[in-house]
Amino acid sequence: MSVPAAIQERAAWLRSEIERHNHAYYVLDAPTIPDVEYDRLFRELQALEHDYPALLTADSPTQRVGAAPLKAFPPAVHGVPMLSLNNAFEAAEVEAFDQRVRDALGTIVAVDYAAEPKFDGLAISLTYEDGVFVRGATRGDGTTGEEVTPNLRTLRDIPLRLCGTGWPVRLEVRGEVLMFKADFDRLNEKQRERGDKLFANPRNAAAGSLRQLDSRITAARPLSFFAYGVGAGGEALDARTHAEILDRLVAWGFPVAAERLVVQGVRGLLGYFEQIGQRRASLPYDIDGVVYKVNRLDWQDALGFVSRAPRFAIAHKFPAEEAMTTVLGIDVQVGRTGAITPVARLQPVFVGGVTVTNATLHNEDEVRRKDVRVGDTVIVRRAGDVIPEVVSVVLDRRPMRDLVTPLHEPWSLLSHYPVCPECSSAIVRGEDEAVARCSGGLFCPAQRKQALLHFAARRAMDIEGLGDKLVDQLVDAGLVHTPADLYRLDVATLSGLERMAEKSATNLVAAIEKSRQTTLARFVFALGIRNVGEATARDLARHFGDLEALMAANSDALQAVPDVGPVVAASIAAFFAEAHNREVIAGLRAAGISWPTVQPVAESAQAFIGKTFVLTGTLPTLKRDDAKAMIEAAGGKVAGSVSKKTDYVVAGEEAGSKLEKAVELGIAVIDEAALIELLTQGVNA
Ligand code: 5U1
Repeated sequence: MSVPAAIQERAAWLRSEIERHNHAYYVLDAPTIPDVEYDRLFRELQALEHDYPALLTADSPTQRVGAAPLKAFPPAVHGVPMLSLNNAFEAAEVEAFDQRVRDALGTIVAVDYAAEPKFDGLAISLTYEDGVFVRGATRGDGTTGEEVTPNLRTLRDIPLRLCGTGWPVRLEVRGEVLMFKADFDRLNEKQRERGDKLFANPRNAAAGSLRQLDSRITAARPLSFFAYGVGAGGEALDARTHAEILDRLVAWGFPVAAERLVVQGVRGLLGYFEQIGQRRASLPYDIDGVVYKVNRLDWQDALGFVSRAPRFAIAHKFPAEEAMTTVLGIDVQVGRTGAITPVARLQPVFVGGVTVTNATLHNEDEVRRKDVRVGDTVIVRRAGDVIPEVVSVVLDRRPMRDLVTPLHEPWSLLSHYPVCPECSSAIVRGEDEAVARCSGGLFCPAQRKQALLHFAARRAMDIEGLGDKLVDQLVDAGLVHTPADLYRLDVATLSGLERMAEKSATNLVAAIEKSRQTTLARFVFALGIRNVGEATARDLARHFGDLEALMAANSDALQAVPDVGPVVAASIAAFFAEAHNREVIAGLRAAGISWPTVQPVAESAQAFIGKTFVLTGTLPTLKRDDAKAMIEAAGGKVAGSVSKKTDYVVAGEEAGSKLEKAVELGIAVIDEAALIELLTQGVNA
């Protein structure tokens, strides 16, 4: 049915009018019409879309109510990786950061920094094409996140269509989803009334609400968003400073922290930290520190990155929260690599937004240094998502009888645990090592359980439903010895386990089945090789391309991978030298685990590592994004502006000021053909 022009116009007007009121209400906090009037406009649009379904568009405000549930979140590759930030806890670390920045830039004058609160929420990336919101994803591992577009569409302060003008064709907006403290209190009140589970803190509530397969649930949760930067498309903005980027985000309709400020030099940074610290409790949302970024974008480019964090920015964290409680006992936990960690069992105490019942004591030396004994009053600290720790004993509160005739002796590992409490294997401690380890390897059920949990983790083989209670049962019943055994489980066996209904068993078998198709990087990470985290696993997969090549690599070959040094190389080589590990891998391959072939990084192309390119003008055949992707795939970096750190400027037609600057600085200028030649032959510098 064709839609009469007058109806189309009315619908378009209603859409823009409703979004204008959404922006006024949710972003500016300044409603412009009464609620009844807003509801009237909304219902009129809904009615038109109902009568003329052809009118319905993804960016219509009526689509913010959530959509039909998904089966899973699809992966979403970020156009530009989402970085993490290095942390500073002390003023001296901030001073050192500023010094590093000035040394690298070769300036002695105070640097301008853009400072803003560090939201305690979930980092996300929003993609806009031609100004329309098309995709939203969580940070994930920084390269690939989970696509949660229908959920993000329900947040009324995320524009579905950008206001104003001047955005690039494709733009990634970076920011944080969070829950305001007052909204959190109201949500928990509702949960309590309904007898539903309470959320521990606003961050958990925001995370739980965003990661819902049914976006109608997300729509019913009071989530908010703040933008703090841009990813892909940022280079096309021609902005000079980070503050200008934030101004543009505001003009396009995004909420940006009102507390943002440009400050000068390290004194400005520390003053800002102090000021925000004083206002922290009265802010409507939780923050866990502040973020400082070098304001000039050409300086940001010149400073670049180290590992996966920018050199031009740092998070200055508030001190962790602390509370006092009593030690009820000291147990030990056996980790995935056999590490024995003493853990204090505590009288439950509320600290940093959660109830803490256990706190790590790190290792035996730490227990002795702090002289923690059962019955002691201790200070417990919790910072962000890290495991709570015992900071110190309040000796004044140690029972008098213990001071005179100690009821509780100083704690020692050997006297309490002469052998591993899980498998009775010997506990050994290397000469220069602080950590004692169970020598049982995968014979030890605790190590086996941890290894299985790691194998099944979301960022590894992603087997949903395989949690710790189930792994305990599977290992204790002797049903699973190695990860390969998981692939032999069937619904009948699983249904026989405690708290396992047939439906859950069927879902778990399906999740195991699904995990057979994975990626080499996930598989390598899932193996749980000591010192090989997610990023290293990805680098190894990219470098070697297939598992056989990785397994055959010696220490020198392994150290050719970026960020792999002698210690990591030794761990990898030792892992693959172990016959048991090779058997487990063979078992997993025989179970049908497979992955698409990865093109290894070619020898020649590796020479792009450490090289910075700037693209300018229109290239004859390559789109700018494609040229950028090719350079990055070969290990190079593409910067938005020319500085003396630029190695090559790739110039096309109508190249402007960047070309002039390159000539002025004597930087090599090449055309598209020369770039392609370099890509195929490598840089010989
Ligand atoms: N406020 C704010 N949070 N935050 C987190 N800004 C900010 N910037 C970030 C991150 C990870 O990263 C950029 C410096 C790349």
